[in-house]
This record gives sequence, C-alpha cells and structure tokens, in this order.
Amino acid sequence: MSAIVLGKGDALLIVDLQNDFLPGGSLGVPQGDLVIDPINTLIALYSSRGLPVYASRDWHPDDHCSFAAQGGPWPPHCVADTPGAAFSQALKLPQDAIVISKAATSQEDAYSAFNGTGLARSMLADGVKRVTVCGLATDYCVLNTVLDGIDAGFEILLALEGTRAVEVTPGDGDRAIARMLSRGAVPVRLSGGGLVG
Ligand code: VGL
Ligand code: ZN
Repeated sequence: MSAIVLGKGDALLIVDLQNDFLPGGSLGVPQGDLVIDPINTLIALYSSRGLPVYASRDWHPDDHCSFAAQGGPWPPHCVADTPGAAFSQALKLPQDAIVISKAATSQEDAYSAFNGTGLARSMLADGVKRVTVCGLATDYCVLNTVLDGIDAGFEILLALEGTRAVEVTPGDGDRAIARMLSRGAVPVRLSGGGLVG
C-alpha cells in the first residue's frame, strides 16, 4: 500500500448515489448508506484540489424496459424527476459536479455511466486520465462503468469503502471486484486523509 498522489488528470466518478438504491428505496442496496461518508471524504479530497467530480444517475422513464411490468429484471426504480431518482440528501455534491443521466429512454438500459452518455468524450475534453470510481451498485453499475472506463483508455482506481453490492446471488460483489481488478482496476482505500493503493 502506498499513497496515491492526486493531481491534474484525476477525476472522481460517483455512480448512482440515488435514494432508490439506498436502504428503504425500491431497489435498496444492503448497507448502501455506509458508502455516503467515505464518498463525502472523497468529494472533499477531489474538489479541494480543483479536480472534477462527476455523478451519474439512473434516469428512467416510468415504462423502462428494465422494470418487471415491461418484462425486465427489476422493480421500478429511479424514475426521472421522482424522489427515488434524486441523489441522497446526505451526499455533499459540489455545486459544479457534472451530472450524467443514463438509460433515459424506454428501450435502452445502461448499467455503465459511459454507455450512451458522452462521458468519455467529456472527460477527455477535461483532460482526465485517471478516474476514481465509487457508488452503487458494485455488481451492476459500478462493474460496468469500470470495465467501460478501462476500455475507453482511462486508468481506474476503485474506491473500496465507497461501493456496496446488490448481491442478487451471494458473492456477486466479490466476483465483480475480482473481475474489475483482473482487468486492471486498482483497489484504493481512504487512509491518513488521502488515498492509498
Ligand atoms: C443499477 C440495477 C438496475 C445500478 C441500475 O445502479 O447498479 N442496478 N439499474
Ligand atoms: Zn436502472
């Protein structure tokens, strides 16, 4: 474990920290609320250095193809402009956070924040080279975001305290982490007021 020095080219990407993915939400991730404090610490680390903070959100129409009534795997969740789709009130998003909405049409699903959103282009335009990814859920949207980020050429740091899994099948979270690391994502933790990895 050694300290990660943050600087120009670094960015933070917070995946889907929305009420419906938190305990009590329609697709609540067990212990999902435990990621909020570490993510607020990450936000402070990045924004105090003038580094960009991106926040993705699932932003579905009410007849989205992933919903059970439409033949999909999930209960209705993150319907655009409803309280369930709002970012957690406890999340201290900076004023200038860049919000990325995904899967916003009925027929298109997108677990990855890079899928159909223009996020890679926007990051490249901002000079981003290395992305620290955190958020919900480890085994769906974080997994797919990390793999797409690697495919798009970004170096990816996975903030372990900042993510939790749905675990439709027990062990999905650990398997997702193993897949991300095997593709080159670097696991990092908060320590001593910074990141180590
Ligand atoms: C997600 C299930 C359905 C996620 C999104 O953000 O991980 N999971 N839609
Ligand atoms: Zn969804």
